[in-house]
Amino acid sequence: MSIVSFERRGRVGLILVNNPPVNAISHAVRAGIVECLERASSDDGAHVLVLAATGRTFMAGADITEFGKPPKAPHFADVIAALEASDKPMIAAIHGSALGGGLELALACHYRIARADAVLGLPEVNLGIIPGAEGTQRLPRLAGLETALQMITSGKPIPAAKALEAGVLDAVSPVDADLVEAALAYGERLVDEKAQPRRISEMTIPANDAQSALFAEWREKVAKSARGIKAPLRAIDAVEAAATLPFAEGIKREREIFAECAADPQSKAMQHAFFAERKASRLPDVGRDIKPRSFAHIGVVGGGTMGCGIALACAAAGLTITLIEQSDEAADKAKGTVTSILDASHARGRINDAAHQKQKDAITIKTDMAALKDADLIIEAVFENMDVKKSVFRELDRVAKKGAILATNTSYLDVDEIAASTSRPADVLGLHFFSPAHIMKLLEIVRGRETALDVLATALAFGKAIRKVAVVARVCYGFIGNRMLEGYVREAGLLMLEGAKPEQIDAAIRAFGYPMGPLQVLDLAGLDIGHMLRSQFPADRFDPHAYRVISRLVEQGRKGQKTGAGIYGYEKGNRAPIPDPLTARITREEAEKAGIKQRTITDEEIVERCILPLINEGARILEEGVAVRASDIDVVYLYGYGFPRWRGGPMFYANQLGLKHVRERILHYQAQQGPRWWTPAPLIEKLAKEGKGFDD
Ligand code: 3H9
Repeated sequence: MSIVSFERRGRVGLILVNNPPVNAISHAVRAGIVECLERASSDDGAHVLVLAATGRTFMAGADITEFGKPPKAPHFADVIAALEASDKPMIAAIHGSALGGGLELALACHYRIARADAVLGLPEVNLGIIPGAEGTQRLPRLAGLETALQMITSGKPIPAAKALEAGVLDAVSPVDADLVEAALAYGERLVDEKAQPRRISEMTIPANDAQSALFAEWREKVAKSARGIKAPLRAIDAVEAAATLPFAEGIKREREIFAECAADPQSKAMQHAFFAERKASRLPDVGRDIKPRSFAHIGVVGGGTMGCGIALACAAAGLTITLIEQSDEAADKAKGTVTSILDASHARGRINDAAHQKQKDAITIKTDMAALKDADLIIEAVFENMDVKKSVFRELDRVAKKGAILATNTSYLDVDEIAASTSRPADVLGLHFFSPAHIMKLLEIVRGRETALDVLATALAFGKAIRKVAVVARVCYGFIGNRMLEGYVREAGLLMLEGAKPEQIDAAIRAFGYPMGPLQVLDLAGLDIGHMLRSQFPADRFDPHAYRVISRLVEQGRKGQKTGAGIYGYEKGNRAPIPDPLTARITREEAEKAGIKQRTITDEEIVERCILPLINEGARILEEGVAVRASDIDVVYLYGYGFPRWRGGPMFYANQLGLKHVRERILHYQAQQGPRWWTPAPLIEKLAKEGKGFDD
């Protein structure tokens, strides 16, 4: 089948795009549409035209792999002009998702019909750009400024029903009906009604005194939510052009802003993130021929915050869950946790009545491990202690059916050692969720020495089913994410001792783009967690000074937000950190004891001291094969640790800085701090010498 085809059906002409997997609008698609339009216009029997696509979705946007390459005619603007100029009414027929350039082509058509389960959106801001095929000019004309601003600045697609209500769609067809047939029938109706082309570019947005206030309000709102990403604010400029300029000038303005955004390093970083996320689920030795095992019935051992979060994530994906707690009391508590989270999300309208009930019913809580005898995949989420974990696995080995997969949610411990406590190490692996597990997107899959390939394939399929972004790591202390985190947290602790105030450290890291600074995160997670964990490892693996202040705070019962005080103080019921004189005093005392002279520290040093260790450890992780590729490390940091998406992840950021520069800065801090933590990884030495980056 050709990429774009034309045929006549009754009195309607059908232009069909067929460019799997997502009908991305490549050069061939653009050329094909223009050519088919010419054929359609000269077909006297076709009075109305339908533009539809085959496969799983309508067009999902411009072909992102063509970005940055020399543009080839016909350009997007040519296709759009040709569609809109058609003197035969054009109908776009949408199933799956009409995204970005896909929706923009649909807006160039004169009428739009969609299947009830379709979504429509302009997600360009997620790639650091704005819609560049006239979407910022047509959408507000059709749907009004508010809807357009909401869709374009958030990048979030809207469902068909909402699009119909907003006037973006003219008709919706039932989910079980054939969309193309529905669109052809709609076309026949338009022929009967002698309908004329309805061009959005000819519509006007009524002038309104409140408009400038509306844009000011959106700018203020988006400046907060965009967290350093420029595109959403630039998108407002483009929508404002739609409201204030004639169409022809508006599209010129859109094109200028699009070009500025596309040339910005932010958009390169965000496109990297898009492809990195998709690449992460591919393993060189797990091909499509390796079939995943079943994972319909999930067992979860442990009903704490983590276990309940995992159960909820599974319930949301339609799986059946048996959760095990140790006592009736603990089981009641777990039930309370699960119920209150589901009730809250129901009350907020995130799930409807049916889903609320279904998800509640999906989770059964038991106190006897024997209840896991039919489970396909069992995830242990008990206390982070090797002996405790091993005893759970010995028990699981006894009760689990043959072929069941046994997973540990450990965040640091040796998965091979845990696997060795069972008689079936090939069925064991790590599934490291991030708290709260029903919300955080990242899933680290930890591949043990003996983990079978179909067990890995199952873990990847499971990750996709529960809508996580999964990254595979090999076994080592802390895997990818937490192993790298150690240097980041260590430096934050040392910077405090050396004279940087906690609020300065956190503010510098927020200015770099993280939503929270390292010390705020420690207070949120609980200072006692790391403290307890470090006590399980030989002391000489950690810096002797970095955790002095934290240890003293923990000893005084200041464990973070949960105890009302940690590094910062907190007012009751308020999570805003307040600089605390006690922490300042303890810090001074500990600095003195450690013989560290306090000094003024710049924000630039704070950022380098915290971020360079991430890169350096990332390089070691890559070199050791703990991560398959540099972009997997970026995915871990983007989805699990709040690294700013517009910087692409630590390894992409390092490439942008240049590894030669990275090496020089590490050596600069080596001179200041000594070689223990500040020696460039051999891979950085090598690549810097060769003038290469991590992705080479
Ligand atoms: C744009 O339109 C700019 C215009 O305003 C103006 C231009 C002048 N291009 O996500 P999946 C690949 S910007 C190229 O796993 P799903 C993807 O890499 C664009 N390739 O499937 C993957 O490849 P592989 C605005 C693309 O079912 C495969 O397709 N549009 C594109 O989970 C399957 O993808 C967007 O930002 C693309 N546009 O989700 C939409 N899209 O198999 C981006 C996907 O080799 N796309 N691929 O790994 C999506 O959000 C999701 O892909 C979608 C399907 C929801 C459509």
